[in-house]
Amino acid sequence: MSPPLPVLYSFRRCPYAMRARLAIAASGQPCELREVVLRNKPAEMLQASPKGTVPVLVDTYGSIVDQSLDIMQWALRRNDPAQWLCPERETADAMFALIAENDGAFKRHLDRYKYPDRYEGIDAMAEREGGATWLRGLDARLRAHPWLFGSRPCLADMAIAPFVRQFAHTDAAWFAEQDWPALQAWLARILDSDAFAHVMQKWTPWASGTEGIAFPG
Ligand SMILES: N[C@@H](CCC(=O)N[C@@H](CS)C(=O)NCC(=O)O)C(=O)O
Repeated sequence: MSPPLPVLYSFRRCPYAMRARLAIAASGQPCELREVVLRNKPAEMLQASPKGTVPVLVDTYGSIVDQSLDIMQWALRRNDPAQWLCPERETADAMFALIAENDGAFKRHLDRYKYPDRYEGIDAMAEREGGATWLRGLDARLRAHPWLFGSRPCLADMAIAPFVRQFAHTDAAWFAEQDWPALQAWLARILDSDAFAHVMQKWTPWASGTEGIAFPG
């Protein structure tokens, strides 16, 4: 019998789960991926992490990592061949600060722009503009160098791109019209990559008592 692997509870379309899978794939750390249906979360996942969000990583020693950014670091601290944790320019602190802006104010605008019906008294266009202001800043960064922190990708690129993707897909025609050539090229480079295609395969939802999928495979 093969030794147990860390288990990743994941949902294909969740941007937080996407970034966790991107980092796990980059690290090459073998895991058992269990695709979750959000309206019917497995009891095993809720037992490990009662807050009920994906992704959740259950390490072979039973320790639980249930924040996507922590899962990225968990994987990359084991193996980081592309040096995502060491940005070429600026500092790791600057990288985490940019990710915090993404996860905070930008994500807030994104949710309200994408799902205005879920919030009371929301002006979706004002929310789009709020997000656009932040994206203009990313475009300015990317006009200076092809990745957010230099000439090669790092953690920030992969932690942020799944959210920019959601924003872009909310109204793809509008996004394409914006004068953000560097940001649009950056996003296309990531979304068109083999690595992204690999983490976006369609998986059958996991059923209790069965084996999940070998990931990254
Ligand atoms: N801070 C968490 C957020 C994760 C999160 O909110 N995931 C969403 C899916 S994109 C979720 O699981 N929501 C629970 C639900 O929809 O029931 C992380 O970084 O992992």
